[in-house]
Amino acid sequence: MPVDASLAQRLLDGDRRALARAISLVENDDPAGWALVREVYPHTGRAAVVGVTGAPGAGKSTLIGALVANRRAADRSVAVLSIDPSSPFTQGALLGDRIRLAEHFLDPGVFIRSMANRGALGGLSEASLQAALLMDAAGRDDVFLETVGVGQAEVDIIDHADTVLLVLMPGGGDSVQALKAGIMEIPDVIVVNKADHPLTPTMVREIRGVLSLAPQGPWQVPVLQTEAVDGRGVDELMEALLEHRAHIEREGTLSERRRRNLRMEVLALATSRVRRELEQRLEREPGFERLIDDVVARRLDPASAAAAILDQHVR
Ligand SMILES: Nc1nc2c(ncn2[C@@H]2O[C@H](COP(=O)(O)OP(=O)(O)O)[C@@H](O)[C@H]2O)c(=O)[nH]1
Ligand SMILES: [Mg+2]
Repeated sequence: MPVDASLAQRLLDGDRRALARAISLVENDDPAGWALVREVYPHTGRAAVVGVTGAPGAGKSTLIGALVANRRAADRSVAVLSIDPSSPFTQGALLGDRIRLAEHFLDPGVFIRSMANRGALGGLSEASLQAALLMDAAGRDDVFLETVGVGQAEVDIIDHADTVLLVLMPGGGDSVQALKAGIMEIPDVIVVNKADHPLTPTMVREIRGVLSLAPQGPWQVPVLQTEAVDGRGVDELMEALLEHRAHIEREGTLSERRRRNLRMEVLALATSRVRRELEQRLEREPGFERLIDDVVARRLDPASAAAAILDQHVR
């Protein structure tokens, strides 16, 4: 598939319209999008990528809006990729993000893109990963990735971040439980947003309790408080994010972390493709239904049926 050479070049030159067009290509699963990513990939890896995660309503979008203002004041160019698969049936989340980030829409130094659900089999997560790479290639200094909580996706965009910020709100005990139970990986920075709420001190105590039980690494996870709506605590939060980045650069863990992340990405992409390929093949194969008939009739157990499929298609 030939790549539109001028599109790649305009993207690398930082042209916003080229970036928007390129992201639409990957979003629509257009082979030209994949080819474009392949071409510009050597130019990625320069952006500081912050993943912002947390339950819906915690204030991620609002907080990103405030962090973007901070970065613009420091004269950094920014891209925001907001991924919200939790609202596949409405455009509500999208619209909300747009309104919240509205003050930045006229600023050429800020590029904002929302992705909701995507019908194609490859799914939202693969497309969002490509989109993040395109933003990086377009020379954005800072990239913020917004994503909802615990990843169920095979390819998790948060694995693409150098720094992971978890946004909680007072009373949002589920996320603390998820941390405690080890369902959610310990992030690099934790912030309790909507901190004017009376339950904030309790929440902060609980989080510190959970952190004290986790294995201690060289980085001490800071627990901060913000009020995203009026920007309170946002500069301190940005400071913590920058400190984390400086820390991993100093310790040499940035490259280690990126290697680990890329390894996960490659593995996840390969896995999801094998799965898709296998599903497509089996759908067309009458032998598969006969195998299921055998399982239904109790002549064959499910694990043996699966082994038979693997023997035929994978090994
Ligand atoms: N009181 C208060 N409301 C907030 C704060 N931050 C965000 N909100 C509100 O909380 C709601 C959800 O915010 P949003 O940024 O969309 O959350 P997201 O789903 O995590 O992206 C919105 O109505 C925000 O205006 C805050 O610091 N204090
Ligand atoms: Mg949001």
